[in-house]
Amino acid sequence: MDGASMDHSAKMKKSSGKKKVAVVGGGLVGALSASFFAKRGFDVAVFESRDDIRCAKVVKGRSINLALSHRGRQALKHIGIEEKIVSMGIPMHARMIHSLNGKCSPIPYGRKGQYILSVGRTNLNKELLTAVEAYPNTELNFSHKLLDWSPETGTMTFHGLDGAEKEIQADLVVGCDGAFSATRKQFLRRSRFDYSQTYIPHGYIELSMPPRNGEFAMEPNFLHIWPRNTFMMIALPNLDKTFTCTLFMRFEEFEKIITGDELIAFFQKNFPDSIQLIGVDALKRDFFKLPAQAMVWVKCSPYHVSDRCVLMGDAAHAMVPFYGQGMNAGFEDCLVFNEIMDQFNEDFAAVLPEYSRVRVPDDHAMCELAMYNYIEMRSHVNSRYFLFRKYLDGALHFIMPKTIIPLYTMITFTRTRYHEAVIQWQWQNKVITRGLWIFGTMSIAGGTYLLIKHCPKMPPVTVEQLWNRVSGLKWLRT
Ligand code: FAD
Ligand code: EGO
Repeated sequence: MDGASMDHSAKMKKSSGKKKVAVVGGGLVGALSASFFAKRGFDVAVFESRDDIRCAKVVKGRSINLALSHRGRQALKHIGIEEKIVSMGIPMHARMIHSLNGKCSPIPYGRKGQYILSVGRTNLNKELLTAVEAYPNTELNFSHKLLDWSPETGTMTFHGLDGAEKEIQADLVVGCDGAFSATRKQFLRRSRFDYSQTYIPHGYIELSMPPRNGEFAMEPNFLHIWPRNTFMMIALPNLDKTFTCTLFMRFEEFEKIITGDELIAFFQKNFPDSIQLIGVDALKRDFFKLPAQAMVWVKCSPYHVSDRCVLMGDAAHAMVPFYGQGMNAGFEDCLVFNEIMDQFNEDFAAVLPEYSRVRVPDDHAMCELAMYNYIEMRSHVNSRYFLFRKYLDGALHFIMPKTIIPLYTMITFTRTRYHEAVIQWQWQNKVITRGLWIFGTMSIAGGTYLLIKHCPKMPPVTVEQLWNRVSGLKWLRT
């Protein structure tokens, strides 16, 4: 065979026998990214440490429901399941701010089409796994826990069903195994890999609010928020007409509440309107059922190792949940990776470094924004301040709709790159403060002008006369 035809046959082989992609973690991001790779025709295998959640009766784990927004939806749309997921979600068109005195104030998220969706984590995960299975070139492996993998050969070691260790090889390892990623361990052993992990002083617990007379106990189409500085509570609606309330509070405060009476006293003081909605007995039962869960923040860089491994979702960037963006950012990772695969013809050696280059600044920006929201909310956001800030944002946007877009809107309802949204926001803040200065100066000048213009009969006064008048004031001399 001559050189040219051999080259040709080698090429043929490469394009017909697609590369093998192993996705570690069958959570939200893992299942979605598996569909993305399957859609491109790769041989995809998913390895998940838990059992198939579609068979399990009770699924333990983090947050029961999540807020899905534009970025996440765009990614779901790409694999054709956006409509399906949207139909399983409950639109939240506005936040409902619960004041201490029981007053509720709605503030819309934006125009009519701008809403976030409350979706159940388990339902969403089940649908995503079913979507993966719909591709013929995929396989799902449950009860497979990744122990370690080799960056040189791409060989992964799993702890299998029968307790035995199992070795599996892949061309690309996609680490979607969450905040405590086992895939990431190999990154930590490498030079020039940045890594930080921080726990915040707050923990959270989830409480269920049952339906009332067969209906939602509160207005369903809202994200309910009880802003109380360091104590924060939110509630998202579920399809079964319950709400899941999440209480965020410092661990030391959780530790102070030991008895049922102490708990009721605490709620009476901070969230009085919620007691009868949740029910005294249910509140006491749910509160003490599980210990408060921790929240961790993970930042690292880069997100890849050579042409062999890449991190997505919480494995790459776990963030605190105070912006409702963790899952959305992870879903957008899949979209961005896919766009780069188009650009670089699926050449992993080029795609992986480019993904890190493009995505690290954006995910880092989002991690920081989530942390910023946490710090701002716990330090001075009570219900009055919350309302004030959101009305102000809305008013400024109304006056200058093109120039000033609230940060929450850019993050939640657009696909503006996260780091660009931060730059835009800082620029807007400059425009606003400058505008206030100009407005202030002009008000003083204009006011003086009007005063003079409309008091033409004001007698001319000399400096001397003025001084005499001032010195005539008795209280000034003492
Ligand atoms: P995970 O969901 O953690 O999935 C990781 C998967 O990997 C799991 O199935 C796990 O079993 C598996 N796994 C782990 N280790 C291994 C191993 N060694 N081998 C094999 N498999 C393994 N985000 C939003 O967008 N909106 C919200 O409103 C929102 N609210 C939140 C509220 C709370 C209280 C919290 C804690 C988070 C919230 N988030 C929210 C963030 C969101 O939950 C995460 O960003 C999202 O779950 C990340 O998905 P993931 O697939 O990367 O990780
Ligand atoms: C002043 C006023 C400064 C998550 C308001 C900052 C987050 C922050 C946890 C809400 C919405 C989806 C969420 C808003 C702010 C989810 C969210 C927000 C929480 C807590 C959350 C908003 C699940 C911050 N979005 N958000 O504007 O409605 O504003 F309250 Cl504790």
